[in-house]
Amino acid sequence: MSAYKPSDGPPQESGQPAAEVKIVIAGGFGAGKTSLVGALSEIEPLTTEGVLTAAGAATDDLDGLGHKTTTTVAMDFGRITFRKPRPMVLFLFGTPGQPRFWFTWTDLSQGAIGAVVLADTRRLQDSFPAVGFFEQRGTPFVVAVNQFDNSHRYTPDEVRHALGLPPEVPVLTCDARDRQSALNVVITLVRHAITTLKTPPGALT
Ligand SMILES: Nc1nc2c(ncn2[C@@H]2O[C@H](COP(=O)(O)OP(=O)(O)OP(=O)(O)O)[C@@H](O)[C@H]2O)c(=O)[nH]1
Ligand SMILES: [Mg+2]
Repeated sequence: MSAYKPSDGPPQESGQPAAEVKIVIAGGFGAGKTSLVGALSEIEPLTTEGVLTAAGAATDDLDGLGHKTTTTVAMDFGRITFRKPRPMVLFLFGTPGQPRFWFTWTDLSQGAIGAVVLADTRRLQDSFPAVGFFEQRGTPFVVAVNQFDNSHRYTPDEVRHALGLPPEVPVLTCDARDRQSALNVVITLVRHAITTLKTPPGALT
């Protein structure tokens, strides 16, 4: 799969209408979801950042998040187009990470073919709610470990073990701010979702 560049022209010009696919970017507070959508989107991403204030100090666990000053209060939205192997437009929906906004996850995940759970190994326990949410919905997901500069480097297998993930769930590392790295994450997800959709339920058991 190769990502669209504006100089390529609209994907419809190849003669095939583009498939439209929705994916969700989820994970704990401050894991880098907004950064990932921003790194990937070919359009100016829609963000809904609220300022973290002193009033939220009791609920906003900023441990390890340094100088974070804003948080997503509703959603992030971005778009990315692939021309090959077939035209496909991917709509990216980033979720808020703070527990008080988790009620938005169900609506944001409606119709999504899959989800990225972005994990920060300094706060790996914050990934459990998103992992549990997509497991329960039966939504294919991948876990992408966003490697913050001052975080310990765990192997994907160590993260898989810590999160209790089955072998079929892809676990990979990334830098959410880097487009190529973020592309690798969404391409892994789309491939995983296609494989999962093709596998009849119970075939693996
Ligand atoms: N060093 C480093 N910093 C990162 C990385 N990804 C994100 N950041 C920074 O981490 C902070 C949090 O990133 P966001 O993208 O806002 O995280 P989020 O998951 O959207 O946060 P919420 O919406 O509040 O849950 C920002 O200051 C980013 O610049 C990364 O891979 N490495
Ligand atoms: Mg955000």
